[in-house]
Amino acid sequence: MTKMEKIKNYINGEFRNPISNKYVDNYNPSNGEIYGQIPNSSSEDVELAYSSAKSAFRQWSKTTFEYRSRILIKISELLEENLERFAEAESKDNGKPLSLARKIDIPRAASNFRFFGNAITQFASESHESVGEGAINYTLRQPIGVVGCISPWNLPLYLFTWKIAPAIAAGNCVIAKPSEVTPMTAYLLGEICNEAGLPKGVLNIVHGLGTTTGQAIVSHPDIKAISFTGGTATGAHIARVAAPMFKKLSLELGGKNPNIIFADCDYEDMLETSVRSSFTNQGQICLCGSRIFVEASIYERFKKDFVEKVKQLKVGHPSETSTDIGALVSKPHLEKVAEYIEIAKQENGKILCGGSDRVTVKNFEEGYYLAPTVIEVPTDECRVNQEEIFGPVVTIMPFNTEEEVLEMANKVKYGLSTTLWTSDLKRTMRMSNQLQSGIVWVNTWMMRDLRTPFGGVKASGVGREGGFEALRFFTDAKNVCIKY
Ligand code: TXE
Repeated sequence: MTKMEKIKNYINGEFRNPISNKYVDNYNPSNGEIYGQIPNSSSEDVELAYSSAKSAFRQWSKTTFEYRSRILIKISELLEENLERFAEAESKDNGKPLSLARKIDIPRAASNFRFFGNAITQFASESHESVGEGAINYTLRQPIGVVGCISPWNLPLYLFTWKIAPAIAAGNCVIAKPSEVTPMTAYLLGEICNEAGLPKGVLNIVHGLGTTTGQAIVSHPDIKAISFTGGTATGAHIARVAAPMFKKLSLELGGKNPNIIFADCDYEDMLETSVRSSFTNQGQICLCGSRIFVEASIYERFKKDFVEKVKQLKVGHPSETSTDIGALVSKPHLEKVAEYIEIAKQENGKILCGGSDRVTVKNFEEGYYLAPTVIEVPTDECRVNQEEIFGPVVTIMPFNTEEEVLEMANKVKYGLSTTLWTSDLKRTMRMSNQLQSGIVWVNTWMMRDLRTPFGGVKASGVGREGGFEALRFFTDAKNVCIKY
């Protein structure tokens, strides 16, 4: 057994045990072993974090943008200097390939701090001259106060910092809760923030279950805004709790994203990217293109080539450089994904590769491994095409016309992202205008410019993150009108 890592909350710049002294186990998905414990913090811990954040806010909200910028950029530099340590912690906690954590998760967490460290120095507001009425209006964008940031287990530090960075850049103080399934890199972030000179109480990290710790944050009467990323059902619950308290809400929820492939696409580029957009991070990215629609004239060719490539993906221990598909994040999640593969069979889906049997990785037999699975479905009206699976599972089916595929693409309760493969410019404009999603990638996937608005429509969420959208979410606009 490895040394048990018992982590602590990070409150007022110090590491503290939960007041109730309650903990939950933390599993290593690659071998199914308990490797640590995390606090299951209570409302008392959240109250302690709140009072730290509140007293820090008086100073922090009055610091210059330059001062905040330097600290955020220092945090990004320290994350880069500690990349290997963070990547190993992320991979061990989540089950994702170490190579992916090194390449995507940790660098993006550093970018999040650097981006908002720069953006805040460019953030401005407007004035409006009431011509002929002898009045001038100017808009103040003031920090909200103490805000809550709650994040999921799939891209732990990437999404945790995507919220924290703009919140503190805008002058707020934060109570942040990572997923109880992947707490480790959030825990490690505390030391980095101290080293970077972030004043005590500006960021407080409180660990625990969603139903206890998360609930305590969302229902706290003086935490004025909640930025949440996670499942649609949880988002709906949080909205029910927060709405009567008139809190600002940013909800980044689930997805069931179409990957629409026309015959006039750049075939090789589409094929290679579609393997990535299907199975990166074991398919545990809400932006994955899990419903693949292929123009009939190339459907059989695509089916053969795609399945051939997917079969070459290596399922293995996350630490192996040869691993493409690591472990799923937890046993319950593996069982949920496997159940959906069985449901697909009952709905006359054809398993073209993979399947619901757990994959045995030598020496790690208790790890949570599944093979990347491609299912040919007879219709889009099936559960595996309508419900979010959030695992290494995609469906494929042909389509004949633009109208037909547009209707199928939009006919789900979600609306997060779409990937569209075509070289026809007019078709691109036509379809992008009509697709019900917050993001449309054309001839690419997961290309991210952090200035752009990020988020979904329908059951994929409310609000936008990214760029000045995030800074506007984390500030309140006040119009001052002066008659002279
Ligand atoms: O979500 P959960 P998970 C979605 C993805 C998938 C899910 C996976 O589609 O459905 O997130 O993440 C806390 N009050 N996205 O399973 O269970 C919980 O402790 C307050 C979409 O972790 O919703 C965790 O910290 N908090 C996204 C967080 O909420 C509560 C990208 C998420 O948990 C709570 C990534 C409660 N009652 C994943 N219950 C996107 N759109 O970008 C749970 N939590």
